[in-house]
Amino acid sequence: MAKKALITGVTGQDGSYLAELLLEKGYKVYGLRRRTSSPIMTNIEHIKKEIEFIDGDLLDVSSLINAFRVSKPDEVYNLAAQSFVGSSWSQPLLTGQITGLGVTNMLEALCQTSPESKFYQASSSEMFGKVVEIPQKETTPFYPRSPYGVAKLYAHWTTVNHRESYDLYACSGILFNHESPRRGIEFVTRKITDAVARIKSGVQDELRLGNLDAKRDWGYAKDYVECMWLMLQQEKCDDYVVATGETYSVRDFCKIAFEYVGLNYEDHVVVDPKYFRAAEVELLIGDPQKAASKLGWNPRKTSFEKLVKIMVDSDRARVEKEIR
Ligand code: NDP
Ligand code: GDR
Repeated sequence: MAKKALITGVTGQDGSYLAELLLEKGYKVYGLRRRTSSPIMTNIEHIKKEIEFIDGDLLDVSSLINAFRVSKPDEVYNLAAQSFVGSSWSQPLLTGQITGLGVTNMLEALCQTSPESKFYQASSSEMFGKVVEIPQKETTPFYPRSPYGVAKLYAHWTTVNHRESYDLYACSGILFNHESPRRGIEFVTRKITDAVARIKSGVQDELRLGNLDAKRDWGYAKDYVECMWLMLQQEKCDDYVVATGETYSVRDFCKIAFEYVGLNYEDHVVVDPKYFRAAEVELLIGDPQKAASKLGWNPRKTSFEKLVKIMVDSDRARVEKEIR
């Protein structure tokens, strides 16, 4: 019989790649979807007929109980969140409710309806925040620097606590930044590749950014969802750092993306303090050794340069179509 998976956040970047992966593997995929006045399903348009959608919201525990009852999942991937760090200062309570307490809602609903389901929580390198140790690994102490990071840390410990209290198969993937052509436009990588495409096509001239010196360990989302799946295929559940082990600055990203289309980023990028954060995470670099050795996951499948090019190519094709 086909395995059944319930994905929250199925319309997002990771949810869409994970749904594709699980469908390829023959899973029956259920997607939790919240009601919106104008439904946008860009990321899953091509597979939406293969997904069974269930209406629900992480803020509404009764809808989650219903989702578990309807789907009876073997595996649950909790990817839903208010995921934009920048907005977590302007909407700190909502971020805490969805990204933090929403995970308690998920775990309580799971305990009541299907405690034998395997549960994956989308934890984040933002929990490391301020540099305490380089590279950051599973044992590195946490020091979040945003309301988002604080909410993710609560969610992370809630997952650990439910595992230890109720003997659940509940684990966290501590994922470092991962990007793709499906990344939301407000995140810096997509903002850059979209601008590169527009500037190259002559419909935009400048790109306004914040801190160009922030460093991130950037991987490819398509590779990272494979690791999420691997984490739920183990005999014993555990938490893993998922990263490439390399770090680059926002400036490096700009340089490669502009150079790829024959432009110089210095002619177009303007630093605008409007995009500075109240508290910044200056440097993230993860140690993927545990995921590589225990799960057999390849952290270097897609190089940084290749990732930048995939994103620029995709935005150029889209922008060309839009302006034609
Ligand atoms: P996205 O922002 O692309 O997707 C977030 C998803 O959550 C969307 O489907 C959104 O639905 C859904 N959602 C938001 N609020 C609710 C709610 N109240 N109830 C139900 N669904 C909701 O994020 P990513 O795909 O990039 O990330 C997936 C997860 O991994 C997130 O939890 C994120 O915080 C975490 N993460 C991401 C990393 C990254 O680099 N991408 C790194 C580490 C962790 P809608 O379409 O309706 O808005
Ligand atoms: P991040 O991603 O906060 O790391 O969270 P984001 O792309 O928003 O920022 C990365 C770095 O770039 C700097 N920056 C800018 N950022 C944005 N968005 N816009 C700008 O104009 C800009 N200029 C400079 C930021 O200051 C920051 O240092 C992502 C999300 O996916 C989280 O959900 C996830 O948990 C973490 O990655 C790991």
